[in-house]
Amino acid sequence: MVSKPPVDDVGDEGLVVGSPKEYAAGLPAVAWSLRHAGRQMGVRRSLLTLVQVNQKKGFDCPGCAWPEPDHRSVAEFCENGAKAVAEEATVRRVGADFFAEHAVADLAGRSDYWLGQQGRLTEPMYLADGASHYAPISWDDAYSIVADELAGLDSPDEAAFYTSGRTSNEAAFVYQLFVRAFGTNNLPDCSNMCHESSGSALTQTLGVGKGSVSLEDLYRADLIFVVGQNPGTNHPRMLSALEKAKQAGASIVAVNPLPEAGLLRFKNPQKVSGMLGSGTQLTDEFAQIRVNGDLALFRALNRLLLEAEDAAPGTVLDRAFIDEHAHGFEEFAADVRTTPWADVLEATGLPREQIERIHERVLGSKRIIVCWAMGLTQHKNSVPTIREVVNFLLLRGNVGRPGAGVCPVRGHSNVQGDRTMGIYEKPSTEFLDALEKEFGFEPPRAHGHDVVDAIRAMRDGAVKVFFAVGGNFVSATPDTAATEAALRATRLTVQVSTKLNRSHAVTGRRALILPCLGRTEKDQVVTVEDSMSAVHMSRGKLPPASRHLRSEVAIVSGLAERVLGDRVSVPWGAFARDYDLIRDRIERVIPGFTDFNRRVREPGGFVLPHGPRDERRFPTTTGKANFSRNDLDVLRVPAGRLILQTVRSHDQYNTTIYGLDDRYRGIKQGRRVVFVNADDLAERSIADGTLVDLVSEWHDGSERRAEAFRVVAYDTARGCCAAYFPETNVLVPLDSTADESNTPTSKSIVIRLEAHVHTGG
Ligand SMILES: Nc1nc2c(c(=O)[nH]1)N[C@H]1C(S)=C(S)[C@@H](COP(=O)(O)OP(=O)(O)OC[C@H]3O[C@@H](n4cnc5c(=O)[nH]c(N)nc54)[C@H](O)[C@@H]3O)O[C@H]1N2
Ligand SMILES: Nc1nc2c(c(=O)[nH]1)N[C@H]1C(S)=C(S)[C@@H](COP(=O)(O)OP(=O)(O)OC[C@H]3O[C@@H](n4cnc5c(=O)[nH]c(N)nc54)[C@H](O)[C@@H]3O)O[C@H]1N2
Ligand SMILES: [Mo]
Repeated sequence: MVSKPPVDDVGDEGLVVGSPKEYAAGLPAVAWSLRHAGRQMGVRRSLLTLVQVNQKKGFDCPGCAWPEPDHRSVAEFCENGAKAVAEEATVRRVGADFFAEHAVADLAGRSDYWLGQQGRLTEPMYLADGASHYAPISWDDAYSIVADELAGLDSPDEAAFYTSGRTSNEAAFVYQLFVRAFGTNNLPDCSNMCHESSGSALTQTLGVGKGSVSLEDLYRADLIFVVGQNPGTNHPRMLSALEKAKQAGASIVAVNPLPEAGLLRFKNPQKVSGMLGSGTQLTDEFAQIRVNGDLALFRALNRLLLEAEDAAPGTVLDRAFIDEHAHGFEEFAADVRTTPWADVLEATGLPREQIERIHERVLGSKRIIVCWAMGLTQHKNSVPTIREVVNFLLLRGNVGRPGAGVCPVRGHSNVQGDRTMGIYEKPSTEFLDALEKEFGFEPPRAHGHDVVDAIRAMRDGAVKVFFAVGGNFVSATPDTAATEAALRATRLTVQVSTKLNRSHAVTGRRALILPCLGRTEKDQVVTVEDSMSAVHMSRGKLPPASRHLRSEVAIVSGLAERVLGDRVSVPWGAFARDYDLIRDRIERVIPGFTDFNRRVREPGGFVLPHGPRDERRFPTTTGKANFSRNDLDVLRVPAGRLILQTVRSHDQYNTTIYGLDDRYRGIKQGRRVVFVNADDLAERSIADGTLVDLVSEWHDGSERRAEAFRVVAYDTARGCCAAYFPETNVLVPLDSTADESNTPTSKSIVIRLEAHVHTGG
């Protein structure tokens, strides 16, 4: 399988490699976002729109799931939030004339950047069997096509229903209700590729698959770990929180193969000092870990804690917490004591003195929080790694008290809420029982397909209809060639979307595009849940991009009515007319939503209950917080190979590419770059600037190749390299997934570099 640069790629001639930045945000961030917003929306619309982001009466920023502080600045200003808004509120349009001009085959050859830049979708479009172009279709006819295909299936399990994490709580609840009333739990979602490993590990150990801290906790912490996360780009507002924590006395340990700008120093664009001054030094200790070394690091810290307790009994561990609230301590401790230092040093690539220094900081800190994101979740051993992080926190009772806890930082702005609403292929019995009781139909009990299984099922002909509310399945998923073939093997693909993307160009035998309203546009009030379990309202104000658009709730309800007829007694039409009625049902089905309609209208909304956080109640199988034993397998690669991690540039939102620069890493006007340690390059006699192919190698002997990447000598851990996704998704084998969570291993792909041979054409 080979992937070549797309036809519109400017090639490496335009690419400029400068030096990486040492700080994030500041004046350039403001300037960049205004420039970007101006290009998409014009000046007036930009200003009118940007002042509403994350305001109590405005809309929830579609950028990320980081929570809003109680005392918001006039604009909780964030460059990448502004870009996310501009991308949706753009005045560019993709109408019927555009589709008449561009054949689907033409679109399939374009980059995600080019596709996204064309603008907002404006009317339902249909690709007939054998047709070369999409043509306009009425909403009614579109619903009929979906209904007919679904009715023609031998079993409801022959359809799969994907969700991306921007979908509101109301749309997500109605969607899963429709899918389960139709008869399947095939509800793969972006979370399967994202924080699924966190959910698995936290559910096993603490009983709740969500973070246990609030912003106030961060401000009260003594020590904050930021592991496998690049907040300067992906959660810029987190930097303000870290700055505040720092000013209140916290120290910060950053664990990352890359010295990301935002982790080092931050210039707060909210303050004059941050605009002009040298900013705040955020990180006290930067551990430049090898990719996948985190389990070893936390095992080593845990071993050191046990040894410190041996040396001074009663002073290091929180015995009272362990005795009263935890389970499995002795087995865990016996195992972790045997952790070989040689393995730790090999896996982490860190000097032992540095690990001991971090240990000293831990000993000096009463309240500790560990934050993490994709650098921890997308490896084969991600679930054990995160369990080991939990062990680390449990040892000193750092869960369920102020200033301490677990903080998996979510990605999509409502990905956590979608899960709460039941977008999950493995729903709990309690949830299904509640649904059955409320709506009077028997929901399917068998677990459904997650993302990777859905791809396999399409490939094997077991899933014939693919339906997506949001997202860009083709580009976001692993093993691009395999996924494309899988989708092309289906009878019908349906995309409910705001913007054009590759998933509209790689289709089943027939395809539909159903254009919907975005967050920024006028609709009824919807709600979302952030990364810290706070539920609040979002209210769009802009006039819709086109008069043909419908809300996600309206689309799903309309379709449900058509597909299900009177098979179930759900008032779909009333739901679409009044979202309060949906919230009333959510309240009756999902714990924690008591008095939902009233409470969500209070300023700032409300916070969902969380047993471990609120009362040290751990709803696990043992009823306690579970220590666990996690094997330390050092990720060793054959001689000459590197471990590739795939990351986001500063100018992208997942598969939406805002621009071709990655300012903080010094890259301009190009994305086909691979960042490699200079010593690794020297060892291979490859010069900076060389054009190479990235070739991934998999156990079964298969190879996957992404062509024509410019080598950039970069400060990353030895033996590791980094490149951007989605261009590199072709390299991730479909079967390379995390144990237990089945998340694609997008952060540990074994590759070799080969000189690129120009094949012409
Ligand atoms: N502007 C913007 N904001 C976004 C997104 C976006 O694309 N653009 N995406 C959203 C989504 S869906 C998500 S999930 C989040 C993602 O937020 P992040 O997780 O910050 O995103 P990545 O770019 O994948 O960065 C992963 C980080 O982990 C590091 N890393 C890689 N492997 C390892 C490892 O083995 N160990 C350690 N310790 N570190 C490692 C990388 O160097 C990098 O700094 O951001 C959300 N917010
Ligand atoms: N190699 C590699 N692959 C990865 C990752 C990685 O780190 N490395 N990260 C993974 C992660 S963390 C995630 S979350 C996934 C993301 O996977 P997805 O969520 O599937 O991808 P996005 O790029 O966020 O989806 C963008 C599309 O969503 C649509 N959209 C935007 N807003 C709305 C809306 O309000 N409503 C509707 N209906 N549609 C909307 C637009 O059409 C846009 O083109 O990718 C994963 N893939
Ligand atoms: Mo994500």
